Amino acid sequence: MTHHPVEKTSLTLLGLGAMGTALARTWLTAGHPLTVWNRTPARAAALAAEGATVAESAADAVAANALVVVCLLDDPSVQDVLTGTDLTGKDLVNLTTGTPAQARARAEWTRTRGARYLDGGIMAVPPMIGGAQPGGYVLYSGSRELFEEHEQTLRVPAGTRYVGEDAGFAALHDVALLSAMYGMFAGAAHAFALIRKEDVDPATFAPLLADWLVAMAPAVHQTADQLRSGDYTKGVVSNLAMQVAGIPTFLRTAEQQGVSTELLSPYFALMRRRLAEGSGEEDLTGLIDLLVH
Ligand code: FVH
Repeated sequence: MTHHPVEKTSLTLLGLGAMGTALARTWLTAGHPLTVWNRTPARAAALAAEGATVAESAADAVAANALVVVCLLDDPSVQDVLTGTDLTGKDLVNLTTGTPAQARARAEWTRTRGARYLDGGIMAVPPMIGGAQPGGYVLYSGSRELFEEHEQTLRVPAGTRYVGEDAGFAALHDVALLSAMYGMFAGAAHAFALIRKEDVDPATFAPLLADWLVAMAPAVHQTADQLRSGDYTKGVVSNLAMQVAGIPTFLRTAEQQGVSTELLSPYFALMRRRLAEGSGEEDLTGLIDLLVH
């Protein structure tokens, strides 16, 4: 029996920054014919040596393939690059980080130019692209047909998670997840600050911190359950009243260690506000309602 190699989809990639270059390498390695373009042409040289076709202009790069992926700095750079290209009949996948509103506007802009649109939010740093470091994936939203048609190709750099037809949803999930990450980094920064001037090795402390954050992470499932049911007292283990009673300990310790409370104080203020509303038996879930205008 003769085996015919499966033909790999050819595609175009606009933008060869740190992320674009990592993406490009995975498609080349997997045998996808790839046309690339970058504003600064020198960044394409290494990829050309690895088999990429380098287009003279963004318009030429778009013309080369039906599937066009963009990974640029921000939405204005996407506008700069795509202006003057002919998108008629193309499938545009935009992996540039932006707001949900920008993604929705870009989807409409693309539709009026006769193309299908898929927005992507990359939940990975460049070393996670191509599987060298595990855990990375890309959120997608927008045209379901486009996603399903090209999923095999899109799955080459990282896992895929399709989150809905609303083009803004990938960006919404992306920003929500990254916001949680910054909250975690803020907590970690405060923790390291507390031990900074003591005889505690940060390298010894780090595994304790990482394990603790991992142990606490599943609490988000209880939060989701409480938000769904509307009952913020459901399954409460450590209620708000008890936690607010502990706040002076955190503030005094920070003061004694010579550490600013500017990262923690806004959260403590919300906890106290919610308690003042008579929600002492609740979990911390009620704070979410204080944030939403
Ligand atoms: N790198 C990361 O860790 C994060 C991980 C999560 C997702 N982000 C987002 O990915 C987009 C691209 O990020 P990047 O890391 O590739 O960024 P840079 O290395 O800074 O490359 C930027 C590329 O954009 C081109 N560019 C910028 N402005 C323009 C413009 N006005 N016209 C044309 N191209 C433009 C730039 O070209 P050049 O400077 O080489 O000429 C690069 O190709 C981004 O949305 C992250 O948030 C990455």
